[in-house]
Amino acid sequence: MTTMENPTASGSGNAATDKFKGERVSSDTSPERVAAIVKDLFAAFNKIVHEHEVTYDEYRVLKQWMIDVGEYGEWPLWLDVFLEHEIEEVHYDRNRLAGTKGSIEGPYYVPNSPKLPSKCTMPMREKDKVAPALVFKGQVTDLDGNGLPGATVELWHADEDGYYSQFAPGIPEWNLRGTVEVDENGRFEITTLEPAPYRIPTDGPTGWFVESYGGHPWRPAHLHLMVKAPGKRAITTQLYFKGGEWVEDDVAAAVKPELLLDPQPNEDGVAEVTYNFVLDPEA
Ligand code: MBD
Ligand code: FE
Repeated sequence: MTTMENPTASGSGNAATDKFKGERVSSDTSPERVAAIVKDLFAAFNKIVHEHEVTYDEYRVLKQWMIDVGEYGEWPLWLDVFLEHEIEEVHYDRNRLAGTKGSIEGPYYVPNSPKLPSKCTMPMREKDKVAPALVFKGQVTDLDGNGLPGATVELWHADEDGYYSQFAPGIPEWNLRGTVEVDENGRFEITTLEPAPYRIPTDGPTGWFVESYGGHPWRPAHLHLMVKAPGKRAITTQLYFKGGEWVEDDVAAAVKPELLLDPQPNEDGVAEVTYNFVLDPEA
């Protein structure tokens, strides 16, 4: 059972599933395109079954595991950890984007976080301040480097224990989540906390899956961002920390060299870093 002291895989999984179900997504994919994708999907599946001579026991374990993933609400987690990175890369390439690189959204984004001024501190608890402060500043521009007033920088990240507000019990609703409204030059200066490496839940079917092949459940420390401006294409990305643990071996395969921060102490001794976001024009 999920309690204040004891967040669980099924608790965070089901919260992510409930949030996602609220969106009622759709796609205008043609039947011909579906047919082509399904054909290749089954061809790949059949090839794997034949090459590895997959047994009935293994097939039944797969069936049981898929049922478990659903019951723990972990499809958003499993899909975002293992498949989303490829979808994201294809999205950038097929749209011939030239702006800041994207990265996966993951299962823990929540829209409509509280608005914050261009120079701000993220909502946090006193206890979160065991983590060192991080001053994260920059400018949102178009492809020509013009500042974009009216842009917003949505930031969300885990607390020092690796939990996201709204996906673990006992955390204030908007802790470490905010929608920063940039200034008239597109600039922002956000004080937050240096995130810690993140371990995906190990007490549910995604964790069992990772264990089954001798993998590890870690993601490098990261900041999640969604950057939007009028008339521009929104980007969803993440920023990581140069030289950080798991940067070279992210379970979600979502690190890119363009997305590494290297904060340095400012005159107050606080870690500070500048990162500018470049947005492509709207499609
Ligand atoms: C995360 O924090 C995350 O960013 C992803 C991609 C998957 C699970 C948890
Ligand atoms: Fe994350």
